[in-house]
Amino acid sequence: MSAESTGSNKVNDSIFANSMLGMMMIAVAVSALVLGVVAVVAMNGGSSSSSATGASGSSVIEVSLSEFTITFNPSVVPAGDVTFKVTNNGTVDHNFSIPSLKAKTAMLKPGTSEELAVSGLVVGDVEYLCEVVGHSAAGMTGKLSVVESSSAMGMASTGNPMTSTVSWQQMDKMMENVAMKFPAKTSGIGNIELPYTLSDDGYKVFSLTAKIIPWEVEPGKFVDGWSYNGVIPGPIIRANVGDKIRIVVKNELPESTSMHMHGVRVPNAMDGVDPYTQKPIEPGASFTYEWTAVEPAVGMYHSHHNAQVQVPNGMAGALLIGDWKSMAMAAAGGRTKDANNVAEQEVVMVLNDSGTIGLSLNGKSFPATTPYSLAIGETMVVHYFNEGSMTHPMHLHQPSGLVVAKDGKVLESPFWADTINVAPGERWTVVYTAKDAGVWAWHCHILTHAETPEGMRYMVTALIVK
Ligand SMILES: [Cu+2]
Repeated sequence: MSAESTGSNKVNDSIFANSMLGMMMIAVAVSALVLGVVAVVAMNGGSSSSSATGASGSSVIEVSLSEFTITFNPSVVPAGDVTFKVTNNGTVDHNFSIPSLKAKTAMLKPGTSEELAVSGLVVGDVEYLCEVVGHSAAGMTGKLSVVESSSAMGMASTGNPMTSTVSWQQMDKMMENVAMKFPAKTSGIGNIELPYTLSDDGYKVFSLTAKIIPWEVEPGKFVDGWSYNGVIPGPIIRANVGDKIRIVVKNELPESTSMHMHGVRVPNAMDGVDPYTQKPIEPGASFTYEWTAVEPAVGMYHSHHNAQVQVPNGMAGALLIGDWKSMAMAAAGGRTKDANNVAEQEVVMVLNDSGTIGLSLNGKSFPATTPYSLAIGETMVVHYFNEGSMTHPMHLHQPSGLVVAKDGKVLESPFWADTINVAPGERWTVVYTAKDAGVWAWHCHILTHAETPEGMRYMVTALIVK
């Protein structure tokens, strides 16, 4: 692994600490203020006679079941008595179960609903899932945040479902708490560059093992990650045009798999589409993919077997062929006003939105995402890879990016964009040159992919320009 590639994925901690210091100090002051306000409101709250709850005294939460996700509106649940209005908006049977409360709905046919009333929910995290075999592993599970009810504060008249259960002070505090945890430490980091060995017959030999591991998507939230080599995204595979490449894939999953080289020119027999181009790689077996790289690629390797489960659950990684720092800068042609016309960093950003991993950047959800840093005049070449099931408009607050390549092909006319739509399967290569100092947010602009009433979450990170 080269030092340069690790540098591209991790920001210098001390630089980040320095630039965040001022914000943190303000945050401490603000939090003291907010705590004071909450205390005052709480004291006055006792005299309020208004109530935001329904006639029954029970809060109502809408629960939507689909393949393979469970969503809540609102997403924060107040302590006390709660009625879950559960609707199956999917195309197959699902149910909704809270094991710790021994509460669950019947198995719901598509299009049907059921109300599930629970009493005495206490503050904390409550696990929920769909009990159909395989559905929780595919993403239909998670933890529901139960927060202190402030229904006596008289906030019900705004029409916002959140304010009926959580005061604005509580909301601000939750948002601040999350923001101040960034970048939160979690175990496991993807996109490590994969070392290779040289075979006697002149191949660069890479080894990948598919296996299920506990993966920490956000602090304390472990899911069943379907990984290559125990990391999500899988390790970066790098090679040059002309290289003879051999990738040995060992299957330690409980089911078969195969691996497709998406966007990479390979012979048909190496395309990884079982049962057409090969037999499935059965549990315990291995398969060797080998070819000679004939052209540059911003490719991705990913499962092509039960892929709607295996890929979003984590089985995907970047496969880069060629010197993309140089190619991207040549395509930019000096238009980004880089100080030395050399890209200092190359960043792989894998987008996901479903499966066990869910909405994430490089397998992590904010505040566990990795921040990036640049000095003014420096450049990073960013490859967006969408391994998810929906389009994500990726937006960097500053600077504007010069889009130089689509799916590994250099554009004849690069164009400027501060927001770039990345559809499933697409790769976009963007040159960002830092112009102004500060901590710049960097996120998907489908706002439910970036924020919740509890604060920023999911597909959010930051670029720190010093
Ligand atoms: Cu998105």
